[in-house]
Amino acid sequence: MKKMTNVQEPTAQDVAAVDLTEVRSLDLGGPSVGLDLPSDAPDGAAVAKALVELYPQKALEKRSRHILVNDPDSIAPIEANTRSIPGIITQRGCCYAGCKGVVLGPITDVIHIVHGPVGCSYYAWMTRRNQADVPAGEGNFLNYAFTTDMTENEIIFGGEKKLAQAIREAYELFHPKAIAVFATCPVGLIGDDVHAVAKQMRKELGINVFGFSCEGYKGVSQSAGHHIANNGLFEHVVGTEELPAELKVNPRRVNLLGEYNIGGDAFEIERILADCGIELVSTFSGNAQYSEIARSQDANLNLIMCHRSISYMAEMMETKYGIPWIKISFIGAEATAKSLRKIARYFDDPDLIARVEVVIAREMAELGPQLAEVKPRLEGKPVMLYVGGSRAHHYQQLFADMGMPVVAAGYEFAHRDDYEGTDVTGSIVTDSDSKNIQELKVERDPVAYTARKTDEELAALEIDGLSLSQYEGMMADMAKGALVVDDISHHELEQLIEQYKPAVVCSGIKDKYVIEKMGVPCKQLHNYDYGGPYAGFRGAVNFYLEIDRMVNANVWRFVTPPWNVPAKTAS
Ligand code: CFM
Repeated sequence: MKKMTNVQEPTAQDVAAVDLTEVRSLDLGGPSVGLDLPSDAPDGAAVAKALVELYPQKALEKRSRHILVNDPDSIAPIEANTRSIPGIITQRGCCYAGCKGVVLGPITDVIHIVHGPVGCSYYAWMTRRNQADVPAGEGNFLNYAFTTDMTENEIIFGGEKKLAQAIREAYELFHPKAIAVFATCPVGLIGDDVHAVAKQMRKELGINVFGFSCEGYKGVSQSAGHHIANNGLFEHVVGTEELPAELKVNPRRVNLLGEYNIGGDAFEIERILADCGIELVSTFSGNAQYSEIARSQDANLNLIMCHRSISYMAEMMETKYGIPWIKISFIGAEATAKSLRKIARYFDDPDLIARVEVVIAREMAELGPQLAEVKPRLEGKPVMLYVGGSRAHHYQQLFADMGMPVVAAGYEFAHRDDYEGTDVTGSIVTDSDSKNIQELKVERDPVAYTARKTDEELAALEIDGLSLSQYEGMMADMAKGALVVDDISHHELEQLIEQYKPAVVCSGIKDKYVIEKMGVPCKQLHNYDYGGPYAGFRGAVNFYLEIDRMVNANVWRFVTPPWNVPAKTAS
């Protein structure tokens, strides 16, 4: 739990003035409707066909199952979380990236040792802009890269001794609270047992040392690494410490799952929650410290931001400790307001409900003039998004604030439930790649489990439009006729830009400059192009200004896109 300074508490007078009946009647259920496509947008079905027509027959058939024209009233199944076709340039990353880089890496006071060749460690060293604000005197190892520097010698004779020595050395130098060990591809190939070494070192050093078998080749993308990370954190960290009594006074205690503080997003969310009087026990894992996660079982509600990377944790915590979860998103001013209202409705506390309204009114009044200034320059301009496993969805809401319709979107590595909603989870067929990843058997804890709400209270919340343990998915929020493309290839992205001529594409570094050479600005939504925060209310303003600057810059007029370059005649 962070010590917050400068908390702007609503005044008692403002809180008393809120009309609670009106707030309680607000509809918080259901998806938001995607903005209609521009009238001159090309026909989705024709575009979908054109995307794949250059492929050989087998690839064409495979890729076609990952592409569909959206109909929010009748969500069709899309193929996702299956192997990319060899030779197609995909944007995906590896299992180790998802485990070490994404879920565990942001925890500030844990030493993350990469057991593998030095390149793997270098790859994960500060390449993700997860920021942290660590209190003076407390451990912060984010700026370091720890590696066992595996060489041919260990590949032939085994690397367990070197790993034990690296853990010892890191401990002697820094005395961290805990050490996590990450296995890279060669470790799995030669069979080093990182878990046995971790166990041995736990005994020797008297601190928590735990390992992750997150070899890069496991699964089909970084998504496998998320799952492995969730399992490890759940088994070795969550529930190992008690929340001190003085922190249990406020019952409005939440965990924020799947928020990694890219570009400072978590700072803005922490500010808003504190102003509303909601205690944040732990974030998984942006700006988080080990002990916060270790005590997170004492929260009364789990908020899921990125469903893809952390849904496993929410499910396991619900089963073992009785903490319900709701899907929220703090990307977009309207989405942030709706999420705060959902939290308040869950706790069903009139004071909280009113405080949240005061904060929303204040923040909306602050950002209103900024939005009003940029909106006329942006409204109606089409957007495309291809990002990870949740942002392609979340950022649609931020664009909706500005009146910008999404013509096409997709994830790199999400599963069907992230597209179609958690209702389809039961019908997802597991294949050999997904079976590779362990499912923990979790049971209700006889001591630590407490039902946060009675069955009647939960049923009443459902009637009130607050869906628990449910995520609607991206497609329900997209317009009819918009194109959905999973695990997009480089070729398909180029085709889409030519067909839709979007005002901006949101993507990552792998294709940023290819897109910009086509005369279309590209906003990176993984690392935010050195900008941010974009979450919450103040973050939304940063994004409005940034998109206005990019979309309306004159420079794009001077770029001739490839489709306008006259074909060279053979000489
Ligand atoms: Fe979740 Fe993420 Fe994302 Fe993700 Fe990622 Fe990321 Fe992402 Mo890059 S955890 S799924 S594995 S929101 S690193 S902070 S931006 S691909 S859309």
